[in-house]
Formats: sequence, structure tokens, C-alpha cells
Amino acid sequence: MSNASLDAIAAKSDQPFPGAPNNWRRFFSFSTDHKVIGIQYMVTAFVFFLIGGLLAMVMRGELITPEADLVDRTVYNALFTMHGTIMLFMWTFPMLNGLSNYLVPLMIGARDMAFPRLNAAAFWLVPVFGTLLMASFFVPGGPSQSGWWAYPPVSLQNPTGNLINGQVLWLLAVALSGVSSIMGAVNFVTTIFRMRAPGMGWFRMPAFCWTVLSAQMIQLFGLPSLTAGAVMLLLDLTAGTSFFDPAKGGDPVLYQHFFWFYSHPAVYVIILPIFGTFSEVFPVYARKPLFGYRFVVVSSVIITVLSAMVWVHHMFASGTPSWMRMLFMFSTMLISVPTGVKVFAWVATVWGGKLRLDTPMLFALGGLVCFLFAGITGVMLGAVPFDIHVNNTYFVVGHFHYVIYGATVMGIYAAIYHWFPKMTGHMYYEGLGKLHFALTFIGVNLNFFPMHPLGLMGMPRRVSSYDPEFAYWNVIASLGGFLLGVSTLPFILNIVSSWVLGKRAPANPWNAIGLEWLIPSPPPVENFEEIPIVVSGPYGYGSNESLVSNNPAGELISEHS
Ligand code: HEM
Ligand SMILES: [Cu+2]
Repeated sequence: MSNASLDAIAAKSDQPFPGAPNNWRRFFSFSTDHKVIGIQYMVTAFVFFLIGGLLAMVMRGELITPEADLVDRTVYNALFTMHGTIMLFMWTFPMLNGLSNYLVPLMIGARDMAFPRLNAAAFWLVPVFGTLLMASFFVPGGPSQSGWWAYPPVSLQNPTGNLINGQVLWLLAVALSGVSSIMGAVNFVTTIFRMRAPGMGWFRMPAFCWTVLSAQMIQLFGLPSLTAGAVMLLLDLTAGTSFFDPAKGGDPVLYQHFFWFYSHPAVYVIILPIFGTFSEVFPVYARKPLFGYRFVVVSSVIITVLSAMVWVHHMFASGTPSWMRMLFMFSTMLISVPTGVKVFAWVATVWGGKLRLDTPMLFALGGLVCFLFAGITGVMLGAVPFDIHVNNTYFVVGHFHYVIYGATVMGIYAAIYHWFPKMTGHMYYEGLGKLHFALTFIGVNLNFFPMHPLGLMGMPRRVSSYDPEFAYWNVIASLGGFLLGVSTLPFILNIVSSWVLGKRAPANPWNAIGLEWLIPSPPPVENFEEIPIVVSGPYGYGSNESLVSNNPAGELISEHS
């Protein structure tokens, strides 16, 4: 579209914000606007977060007593399988894709993603495979019970004998999710390579965009492996092949390689954009430049490379030969170096700054604390003798929930609050935000800390009943779990009420530096009336350097900033 159409939109006097369409119906349409698609991803993902959370509540209800008294054991198997699958494939990935979709074009000064229609198609696959996955609750035999990693031979059992069963639907959904993610990755990588505004050299690009680029590169090299594994398993299950079936000469450990070759790097697909969020949020609320910007962004690339070389740390107990275990123990330890560089940089950014403890900053700080803890237990698990000891115990569950809830979900909340005024044009309610933070932070620690002592005591994961000696910590964990359930209520209330009634947000409520803050909130359809010309780096806090040499908002900004 040309600028003419933009002017026409801006001219309509009934628009609440210059240039931003005031039409909620577009969120239900096949829109090719990256901002609409971003919000579609985020809202869809959040619905699945609530479904996954409800399943967790039932699990914690079962685990509050040692006996298996609330649900049948096979139902419990289905619960943890669907909980893990939904939380990863239906919540975390789509949520992060949504945030990245919304933010990357704005941050690099582009009018949209490189391939808008591919973008929309990738999004619309999410409800398709989401529905496939949910359908498995309604087929005979119920959902898959083989855990989110679907190891054969367990995943090859087909007790009902039906062709359409929970495991088959699970595999179809995961394969489709891979297709959607690859479509998204091609789009992100192309956009970041080709569509940066003039003057935005690689080392003037915000750290968030570097992390998205790194994460999406991982999707490109990793997903083919997962998809291949899933298709081979599907063939074993439906067409009588025997790639993985030991009874017919297949090799189940081969599947583990296919699975973890992707699924370990996938944890970096998740955590890298969270690292990017930390790098954006800390400078704004500490009023200081990001410490060691170049080291921070280069470490994302190093993490990307190393993440491809550590997957066997998930297979230390799978009959892996010792020399191989040593090799992967070493590479796993190595990856803590670039990660440590980042943590050091964030602490140095916050250190001695004028801290403003608004909700986004609280969530980012809380997320960082949880990430540190998870990083320490992660290094412990990387040590072969320790891992052999706690493999398949609650220690592992505790470790990854600190990463995935403590750091990732809290990091996602930090990002939502930070960019909410930009996305919606309204301010959220700070008091509700702080309440949400307090409940989440306390809930995470009550829920997931006890899993560590439980694991060390030897409590296995994926069980619905346990020895009474484990009861003490499980009661605490369950109470923490229920608290986390409650914690989502002030969030939902805040988002819905402030989106409808909240105070109007100015273009730049946080006094932040970045191209997205130079244009109105919410941004007009084509983002920038004039493509910005970038003349300095992204974190010039405390200096009076200007970020651009023109006014990318054109006429629009002067009206209300
Ligand atoms: C209220 C919040 C949550 C609670 C109470 C909770 C609780 C649990 C429980 C009880 C298990 C099963 C443990 C077992 O029997 O082995 C589990 C597994 C898991 N959770 Fe969560 N969880 C929560 C949030 C999340 C989130 C936000 C994510 C991801 C973003 C997540 C990802 C997973 C994964 C991947 C598994 C492993 C599933 C498997 O073993 O196949 N959880 N969780
Ligand atoms: Cu791993």
C-alpha cells in the first residue's frame, strides 16, 4: 500500500488513534498484518495455557495425597502427556511466535514481515493442529499416554487397535506444528536479513531481534529431525514398518536421537526470546545502556551453534557409551559460558541503575532469579554421575519448570506488560500487575522448589501415587500449584479491563529507546509513515543521541505525543 491509503486512514475522525483501525473483527479474519497475526497467536496461545493449566490443577489435586484416588492411573498418564504437549506446542511456541511477530518488524523499521500471507497461513495452522490434539480426548482410548516425548516402545502400543487413536492424532498434530514453525522461521529469518531499515547495521539491531534470529535458525536446522522422527513413528504405528519397534528389529534409541536432536535445541528456541526480553526490559527500567551489547548478541549466536551439540545429555541413561557421555557432558558445560556472559551483562545493567519497579521490571527480575536457579540445577544435571542418579525423578521436573515457568512464563509476562500499551493503546493497571507478579513468584517457588528435594529423595516422575514419605513436599507443591492457577485471574482481569477501559497510552509511556516507541500506540496499519533512517545504536540511555534522522511517524505523532 502507498502512503496515500495511510493518510486516508488517519483522516477518519472517528478513529481513536491516528492510523490504527478500530475494528476488533480483524482479529478473527485472515489478516496479513503482522500486528494482527501477532495478537492472534498470543490470544490463541493463552487459551491453551489455561487448558494446560487446568490439566496441571487436576494432576496437583491427585498428588496432594500419596494414594491414586482422584483419577484413574491411565487418565493420569494422559493428563501429564497432554499437559506437557499443550504447554510446549500450543502455549510457549505460539506465544513467542506471536510476540516476535508483533515486535520484530516494528523494531527493525519494516512495514510488515517479508511474506505476509505465509505468515497468516502459519498462524492458521495453530488452531488446526490444536483441534486435532484436543480431539484426542474424544477418541476411544483417550489421548496419548506416552509423555510429551512419545518414546517407543510405549508409544507403539495401541491398546484399542483403532487406526485413529490418541497417539496418531498426537503425531499428526506435532508434525503439523513443525510445518507451521518452519513456515514461521523462513519468514523471520528473511525479514531480519532483508528488511532492516536503512542505517540499521547488524550491531545496531536490538538484542531481542538477535535472539529471534538465533531461535528461528534453530527451528530451521532442528525441526526436520523431529518431523522425520514423528513421521517414522507414525508409519510404525499405522503402516507396519519397524523403524523403532525392538520386537521387529527396530531401534527405539534411534527415535530418542531424532527427538532430542530437535528438542534440546528447542529449549533454546524458547529461552532465547526471553533473554531478548530481558535485554530490552532491563535498560529501560534501570535507565542505563545494555551492558556489553556486542557480547550479549554474539553470545546468542554461540548458544545457537552449541545448542546443536548437546542433545545426548537427555540420553545419559539410555545405554549411551561412556566416551559419548563424556563428550556431551563437556559440551553441555560449555554452553553455560555464553549464558553466563548474558547473566553477567544483565546484572551489570541493573547494577547501580535508577530502578523503576514497574510490573514488567518485576517480572523480568523474578524471571532472571528463577533462570539462575534453573541454570545451576541444569549444570548439575549435565554432570553424568549426578544425572544417572536423578534421571526420571522429580528433580528433572523441578529443573525444567524453573526454566519454563519461572524464567519463560515470567519473561513472557514481562514482555506482555512492557509492550501492552504499544499493542493496545491503553495502559494496564499497575496495582493488579504487581499483585499478579507477587502471586506468580510465590506460586512458582512453592510449586517447583519442593520437586528438587523430592527428586533427591528418589520420587519418580510420571506417577499418580507415591510413598507416604514424599507427602510433605507434595502438599506444599500442590498448594503452590493452586496459587499459580489463582495468579492468572488478576492478569486476565487486568488485560481485559484495561484493553477496554484503560487510560490512553502515549506513543512512548516508558521513555524507552527503540523504533517501536517512535510511532503511535497502537501503530498504524503500515507501522511507519516514513521508513526510519537509523543513525545510532539501540541502547543510548543517558546520552542525548537521537536514534533516527527523520520522523517515522510523519504527521501522526505530533497530534498526541
Ligand atoms: C500451574 C502450573 C503448572 C503445574 C502445577 C505443573 C505441574 C506439572 C506436573 C505435576 C507434571 C507431571 C509430572 C509427572 O508426573 O511426571 C508436569 C509435567 C510437565 N510440565 Fe508442567 N506444570 C505447570 C506449568 C507448566 C508450564 C507453563 C509448562 C511449559 C511452558 C509446563 C511444561 C511441562 C512439561 C514439558 C512436562 C513434562 C510432561 C511429560 O512428562 O511428558 N508446565 N507439570
Ligand atoms: Cu537439553
